[in-house]
Amino acid sequence: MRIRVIGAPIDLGADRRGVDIGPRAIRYAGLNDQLHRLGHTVNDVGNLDVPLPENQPTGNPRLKYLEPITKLAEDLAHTVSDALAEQEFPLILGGDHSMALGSISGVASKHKNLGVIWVDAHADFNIESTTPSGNIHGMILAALAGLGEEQLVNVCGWAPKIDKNKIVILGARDLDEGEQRLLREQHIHVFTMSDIDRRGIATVMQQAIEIAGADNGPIHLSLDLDSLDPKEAPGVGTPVRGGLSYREAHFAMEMLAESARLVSMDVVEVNSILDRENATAQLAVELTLSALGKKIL
Ligand code: B3U
Ligand code: MN
Ligand code: MN
Repeated sequence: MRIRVIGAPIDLGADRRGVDIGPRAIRYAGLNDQLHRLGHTVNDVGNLDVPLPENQPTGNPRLKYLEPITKLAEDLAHTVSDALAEQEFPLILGGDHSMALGSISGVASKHKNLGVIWVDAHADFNIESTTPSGNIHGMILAALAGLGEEQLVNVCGWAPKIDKNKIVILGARDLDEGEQRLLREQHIHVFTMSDIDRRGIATVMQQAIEIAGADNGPIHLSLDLDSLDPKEAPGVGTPVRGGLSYREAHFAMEMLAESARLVSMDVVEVNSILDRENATAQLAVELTLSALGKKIL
């Protein structure tokens, strides 16, 4: 496969600083080399330009940095759709999860029946009225489903990007009250950590692939590293105990690779300032390799 690596070093969507170094840290952990060794061709186009929070007005405190976040989303959407048009698999490195507004908008512009598997401790399903923080990385999945602030929803001039029946959240364990209500009202498929405890990662992941990839549709994977247990992934902005184990995460990625339905992937929320000897970035590389075909034997 030909893989286009795209860096989106944005940290305007979250409170903690340090995810802007994520793309660099993931490359430093050997991403391109290892993808190459797996047999892929790598076209790394570098990082998109993202303004610093220091030079930007915060704007509406319930929608912090709305303007620059939507601007990056449009730039990234174009970069991603160009990659697909040239038969390259977009692998987008964050940055905080707000960048998925752009990556998924770009993929959805090329694949009309796209499903999304959102692997995350959080659901990122807040809207302006439910957000406890005003941080836009916590609103992105709702926006992609057509809910919330108009400027986010209508990024690139159309909406919704994803049919809400084709959204699957996996690994959730930290949801806000209004967010829970919205998820229930909208009948979003959420597999919590309790579901994984009860039924095992293999069964849950199988079902996630069936839902997101219904009618033989393509799947985008959005991997937030805080889905893993903080013991494995200490370098994330919002660590939440009780996450995916190392093996559960790898096995989920291996199942996705086996499904042969993956058309694009985000790797987000690696926070290098909070990381321990680049361990979280290394784990991000390992999981990416599993999702893109690395097998034990
Ligand atoms: N749900 C909270 C916290 C949060 C969301 N995503 C992350 N943290 N990483 C919020 O602010 O929306
Ligand atoms: Mn997230
Ligand atoms: Mn998260």
